[in-house]
Amino acid sequence: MIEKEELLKKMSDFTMEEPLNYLEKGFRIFDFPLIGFCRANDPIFKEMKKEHIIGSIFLSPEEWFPGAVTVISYFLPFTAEVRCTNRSGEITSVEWLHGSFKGEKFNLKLRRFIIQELEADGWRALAPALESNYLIEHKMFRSNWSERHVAYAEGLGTFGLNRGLITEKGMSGRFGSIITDIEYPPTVRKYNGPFEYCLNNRNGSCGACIERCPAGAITEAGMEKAICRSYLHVDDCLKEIRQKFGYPYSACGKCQTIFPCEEEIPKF
Ligand code: B12
Ligand code: SF4
Ligand code: SF4
Repeated sequence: MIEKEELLKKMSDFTMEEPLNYLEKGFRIFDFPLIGFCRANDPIFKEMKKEHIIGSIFLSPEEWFPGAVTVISYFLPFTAEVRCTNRSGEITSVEWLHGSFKGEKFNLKLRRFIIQELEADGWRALAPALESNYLIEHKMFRSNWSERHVAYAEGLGTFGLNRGLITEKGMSGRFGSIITDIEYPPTVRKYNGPFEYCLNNRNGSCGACIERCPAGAITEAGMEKAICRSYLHVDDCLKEIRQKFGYPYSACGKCQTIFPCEEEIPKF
């Protein structure tokens, strides 16, 4: 059986070696991943079906994969090069744009790599994001498999005012996950609620992401998804360059490249 330390080592080596994780300038998109585990039958996955959390569109691990035992979730933190280039100014950096689209290509390949490794060891595994019934309901801004909510269940982090998930390596990066029949002990959730790490939720002392959003999508009440989406798809500030690379719309991430939650859990 592949021990969890060995699995993390394989994922880390893949992250260092895979060419898709490199940009033309020679630097990497992602740093080493963080990993979390959760039992597939954890009651939290039924909670996700509640309308105020995700809704009935969400499929539980067992609905994706009858016989599922464990869900593995990971966070791929962006390297300093991707993060720092997006810190200043209003317009998204080209590095962040590549990190979003080329980065997700790498992320899909990492999911396939983990499945192959588990299958080679005699286990079954599946990534919802690679399945034909994986769905993003664009009008409702939700998916039948929300990577952030799954990562929350796996002890990887809690949500911010801007709705990004804050991990031990901050918010700036991307998530992925695998469902498998191998048994791993679950990661302890070190928090008591879905917004615990966000300073604004703690004592109203932050709100830095409100000021930072070029679209005005974030307020004390949270993030307005339609405004954010319109900024990415209609304002489409990087249209010329993103078309050159065949990317479908612009990226932004200004609310995720900001002190205090960009690269760590905010200190209280
Ligand atoms: C649809 C979508 C969007 C939509 C809507 C975003 C949203 N918040 O839902 C739009 C187009 C606006 C969008 C924008 C962006 N996205 Co997007 N998007 C997705 C997608 C495909 C699905 C998200 C989804 O299902 N949402 C479901 C709804 C229900 O989520 P929600 O409303 O935020 O959930 C709230 C409630 O559940 C509430 N809540 C109330 N009570 C309770 C109780 C409990 C117990 C819990 C857990 C929660 C809870 O808290 C949550 C947070 O507010 C995911 C990929 C995936 N399949 O997961 C990527 C994803 C969320 N996007 C991502 C990114 C990076 C971006 C952008 C930065 C774009 C870019 N690349 O530059 C922006 C960031 C916007 C922002 N500030 O969050 C990352 C998130 C990284 C992170 N650190 O969090 C994801 C996970 C992709 C990935 N594979 O990593 N995105
Ligand atoms: S910038 Fe501040 S208010 Fe916004 S998510 Fe991060 S900690 Fe929360
Ligand atoms: S991704 Fe950009 S437009 Fe969307 S909420 Fe964050 S800062 Fe605002």
